[in-house]
Amino acid sequence: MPSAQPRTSNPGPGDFPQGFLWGAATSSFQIEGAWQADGKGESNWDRFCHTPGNVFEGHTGDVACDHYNRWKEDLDLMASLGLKAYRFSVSWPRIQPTGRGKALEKGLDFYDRLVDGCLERGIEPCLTIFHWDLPQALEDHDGWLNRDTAKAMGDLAEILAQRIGKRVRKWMPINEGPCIVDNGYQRGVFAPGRKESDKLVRQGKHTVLLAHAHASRALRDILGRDAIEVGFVHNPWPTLPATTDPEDIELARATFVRDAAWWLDPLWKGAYPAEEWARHGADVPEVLPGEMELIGDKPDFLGLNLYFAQRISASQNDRQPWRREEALKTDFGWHVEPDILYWVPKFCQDEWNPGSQYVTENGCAWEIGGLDDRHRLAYYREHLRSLARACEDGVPVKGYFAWSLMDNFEWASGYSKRFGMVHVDFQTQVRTPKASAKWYADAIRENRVVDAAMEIQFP
Ligand code: GCO
Repeated sequence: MPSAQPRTSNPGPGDFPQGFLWGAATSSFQIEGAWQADGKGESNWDRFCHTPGNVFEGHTGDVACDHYNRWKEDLDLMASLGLKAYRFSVSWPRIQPTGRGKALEKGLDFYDRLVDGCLERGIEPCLTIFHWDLPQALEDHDGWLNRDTAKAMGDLAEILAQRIGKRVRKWMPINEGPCIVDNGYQRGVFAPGRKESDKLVRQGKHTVLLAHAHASRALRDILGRDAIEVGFVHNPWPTLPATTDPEDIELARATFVRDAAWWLDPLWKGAYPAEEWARHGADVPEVLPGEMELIGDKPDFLGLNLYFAQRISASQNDRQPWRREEALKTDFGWHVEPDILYWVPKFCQDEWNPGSQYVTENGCAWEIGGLDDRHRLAYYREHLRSLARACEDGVPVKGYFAWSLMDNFEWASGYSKRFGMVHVDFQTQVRTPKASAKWYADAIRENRVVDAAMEIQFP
C-alpha cells in the first residue's frame, strides 16, 4: 500500500490555508436505500429505476448502501478518517411524501439524528436540499417544468430550517442544475426520462434557479443571513487552456465563462447573459416580474462539482475544444485533467467573484486496483495539488469534498461504477477503506498534499 511520507518542511507548495475544510460527499438516493421505510413517498428516481430499460441491469436504489439503517457506522467511519465535514442530501419524499403539506416526523428525525451524529463526532454537517430525488407526486405535475415546484422547494427549506436550525451552517439548495434538467428533461437519461424542446428545457432551468432562490430566501429569513451560508452547487462544463500561453488562457477563460454564464449570471449578476439570450430567439424562458431580483440575491458561496475537462488552443484554426487523447480515462471514459481544480476556481473568481468557493465534488470511478486503488489516490493527490496552487494564488477556496465517501448507486449506471474511497460490498454491506481513504486521512491530518510512494502518472 502507498504510505504517506512524514512532513519535512515549513508551509510550501501543496499546503492548504489554516481551517481548510476537508470533507466527503454523498447524496440521499445514492446511499440511503429504505425506499419505503417509515412512510417515505415514492421519488421520481424510484419510479425511473423500477421502470425496465432505464438503469444498468435494472439496478435500483431500494437498498443502496442501506445508510438509512447504518448511518451510525458510517459516521464512525467518517470520524476514523478524520473528516472535518460531511456533505449529504435529504430525501424530499422522506420528509414530504407527496412533496407538499405536513412533514413526516420520522423522516425529519432521521436527518436530525444524522446532524447531531456529525456534530458529536466533530464533523460539520453540510446539507444539500435537493440532489435529484423529487417526490413522484410533483413529477406527475411536470416536475421541474412546473414553476410550482420551485415554490414547493421553498416550503421544504422552511420545514428544514425550522427543524434543523443553525446546527447546519452550510446549506446548498440545489445540486447540479444541468444534470437535473438537461439529463432528465432533454436527453432523457436520468429521471424522469423525458425528451422535451429547448424552450421547455430552458423554462426548467429557470424553475431550478427559482427553487434555489425560494429556498435561500426561506433559510435566510428563518435562520438569519449572518448565521448561515447558502451556496449554489454547479457543475460547469470545464474548458482549460492547452498551454500556459496567455492567448490560450484567455480563450479558455472566455469559452468557460460563456458556457457557465446561463446558470451563474442570474445569481451573481441578476440577469441572463444578453448575448446568449438573443441567440436563443424565441426559446427563452418566461420570466415573471420580481423573479430576477429574487434569483439575484447572491449566494454566499459557489460550490463546484468537477470531474473532467476539455482543452482549447488559440493557435488551432477552428478554435474548438477537444479532449486530450493522451489523458488518462476513468471507467466512465472521463478525461482526467487535474489542473481543472486550478483553472476553474480562478476563472469563476475573476468573472463572478463569489467571495467563497468550495469544491463540493471531485472524484473518479475506477475499479482498477480494488482496495489498493492507486489510480484514485493519484487522482485525489494531483487534483488537490492544483487546488493548493489556486489557494496560493489567492482564490478563496475554503474546502474540498471528495466524491464519494463510499461506493454507491451511480444513477443510470447503477452499481457498475465505483466512486468510493471506501469499498462497499453490496451483498454484505461491509465497508472497507481503500488506499485512497487512508491517504486522504493523512492529507487531512497534515492539511497538505502528502507525498505517496506510488507510480501513477497523469500525462
Ligand atoms: C453529481 C453527482 C453525483 C454523481 C457524481 C459522479 O452531482 O453528478 O452529484 O451524484 O454520483 O457526479 O457521476
